[in-house]
Amino acid sequence: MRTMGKWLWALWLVLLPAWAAAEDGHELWLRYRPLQGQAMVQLQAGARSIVVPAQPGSPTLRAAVAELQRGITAMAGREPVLATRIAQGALVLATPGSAPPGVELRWDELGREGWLLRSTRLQGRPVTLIAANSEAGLLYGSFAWLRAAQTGADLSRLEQRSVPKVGLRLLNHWDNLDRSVERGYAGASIWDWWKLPDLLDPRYVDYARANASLGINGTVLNNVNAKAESLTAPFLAKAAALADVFRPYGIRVYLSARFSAPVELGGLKTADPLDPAVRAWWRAKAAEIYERIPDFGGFLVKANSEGQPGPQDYGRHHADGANMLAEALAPHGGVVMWRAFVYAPDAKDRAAQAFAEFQPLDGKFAPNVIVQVKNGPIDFQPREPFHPLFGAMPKTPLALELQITKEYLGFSTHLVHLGPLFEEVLQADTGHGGTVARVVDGRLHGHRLTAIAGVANIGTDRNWSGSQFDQANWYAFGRLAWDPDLPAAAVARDWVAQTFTARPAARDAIARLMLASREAVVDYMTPLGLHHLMGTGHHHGPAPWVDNLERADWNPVYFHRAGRDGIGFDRSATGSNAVAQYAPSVARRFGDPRTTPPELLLWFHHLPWDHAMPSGRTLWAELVARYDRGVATVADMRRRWAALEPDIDAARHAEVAAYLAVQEGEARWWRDACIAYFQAVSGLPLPPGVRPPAQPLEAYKAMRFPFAPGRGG
Ligand code: GCV
Repeated sequence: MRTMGKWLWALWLVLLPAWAAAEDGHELWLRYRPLQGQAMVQLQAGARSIVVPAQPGSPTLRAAVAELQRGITAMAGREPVLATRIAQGALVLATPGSAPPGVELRWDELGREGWLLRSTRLQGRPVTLIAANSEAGLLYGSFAWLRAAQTGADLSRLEQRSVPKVGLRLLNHWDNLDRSVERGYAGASIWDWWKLPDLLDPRYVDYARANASLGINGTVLNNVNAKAESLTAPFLAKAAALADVFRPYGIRVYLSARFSAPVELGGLKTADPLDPAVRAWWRAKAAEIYERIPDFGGFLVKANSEGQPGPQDYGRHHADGANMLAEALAPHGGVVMWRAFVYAPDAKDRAAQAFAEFQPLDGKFAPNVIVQVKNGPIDFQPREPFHPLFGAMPKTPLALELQITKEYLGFSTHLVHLGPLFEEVLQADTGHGGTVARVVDGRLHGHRLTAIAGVANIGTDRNWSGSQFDQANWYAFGRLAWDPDLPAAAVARDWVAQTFTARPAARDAIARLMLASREAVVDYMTPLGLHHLMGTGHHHGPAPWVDNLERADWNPVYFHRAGRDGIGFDRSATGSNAVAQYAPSVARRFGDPRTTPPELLLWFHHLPWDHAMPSGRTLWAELVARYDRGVATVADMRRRWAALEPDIDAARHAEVAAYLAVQEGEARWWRDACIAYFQAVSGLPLPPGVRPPAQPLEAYKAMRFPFAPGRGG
């Protein structure tokens, strides 16, 4: 018995480290695991001490130093000392006011938030300089140095400089005050409104660290389908408590504002933006907010869209509404982010609506208004062309709104990496003299107010985002918001190195899998420019047959227009002519099926089923081939993930494998249901050798999902 006890004890000691090391993704990309080999040697040599100015410094500087200490201690196995004097192997944090003698650099090139990492010699000793003009810049630089260490950079030869190209880099939470999250697939809202402001969940600090590590500098706390209550005193106290937690991390708090709040909260008879009493109400509300949150960022507004109130209710236009709020915020330095996501029930073509309403208002917005435009003209589909407003409103700052949560891309169960989607829209040539990135970063039209927003995928799930790989979409958003020209592939590799493994072969294999996943989802859901084929309400799963919703432009049949004669939405000159909203060179390219990229063909054209595709197939055969390719890519992703088992900790490997199995099944479901439906409407036989759908069309139509997640608002 005694011997057995000894054995059990020995087994426990052997297994303990493995259990202790079990990973669940909670640490995100700030895991700071011990480095190996030469990397460890370099780290230990290059991060012996952290040199900071003699004064204790602000909370932001303290956050930077704490993060460096935490990261270095975990990665190097020993804690760096805090010092005020230069010694060999020091990390020297320097601003123009605090830089030790001998630091020579072009401070003006670092801007307000940029940073420089430089391996150099100071007072004859080898050191690493982390330099910035502000303490926020030092915080970003510290995170950049930690990223360099985690991703295997040579720490003894660092020379990196980065300045954000976009001023406001924001998360938009679609979180409701009851803690449900509209289109959220990662549990409840992390804002525990009930317990705030008294109880500050430690996760708020980790949230701030994670965002600061990417350069995200603002967060809109509540859903754009807003409740007026978020502007009442009790909720402002809660928002203020969060703002206090985030401030050291350079993150400002914003709120979604309900346009009719003066009626609902103020007892006024109207919310007409030209009514003096309404204007006075908003001015007083802004003053009240700034009293509690001196660095409050401003309002995000969804108006006259999907049933939300707005200025059009009073015969006014969007600029009237936005400018009224801008007037209230201007004395305090706040901004209004006014969304362009609008579409009227009677519009001839939903894709053309936002342009029709907003473009004529160019030049009519107050200087502290930024119009926030979704990446494409419909609604975060697996693939859309870039929104035609980009480049078409030169006198108005335009923010890009991306969706990080995957409302239309398989929720958090499908592995779909969004870096390539974000990159595709940012690098799209608007035809107005620059890419979408150049419009958004303000350079094309000389705007200083610039912003990128991402609809957050964060919730109370232990892994924050609902799945391990969905964290990468948050990460990619943040990195590309800082620098819209970063290659998505490089960002994906960084994330893998920080999150799973920095060993090059495994890192690259995982990144390749991620990068292939976006085209896969396009193929198995909506190939060749198809869009909006998903199920009603929940938006999960295929339902191209739906044609009975009250508004025409909510029905999938409105978008694909498939019949005996062919398939696709004619947005060329022979159809809705929405293509004319693009700059002439782009309109010409998209206006002709011969020059439209196959990826967008059916977005712009209605074509016969026997239309000849560049591949030599008919359109029908190409459509089926793309559905098959999508399923095959997911099957391949599964195989590749299985082969990575030795490189990944068991818990996370198993979780991802389980999700990939779900994804393969659902990719087949999409493929089978869509092919069954399009075959029925076209009356065509399946191309030779193609596997028939597993079930008859009626079986797919009969499926119901009453408890699908994420529809909170
Ligand atoms: C917040 C789509 C989504 C809605 C969302 C809306 C928007 O319609 O399905 O849930 O509402 O976009 O962006 O305002």
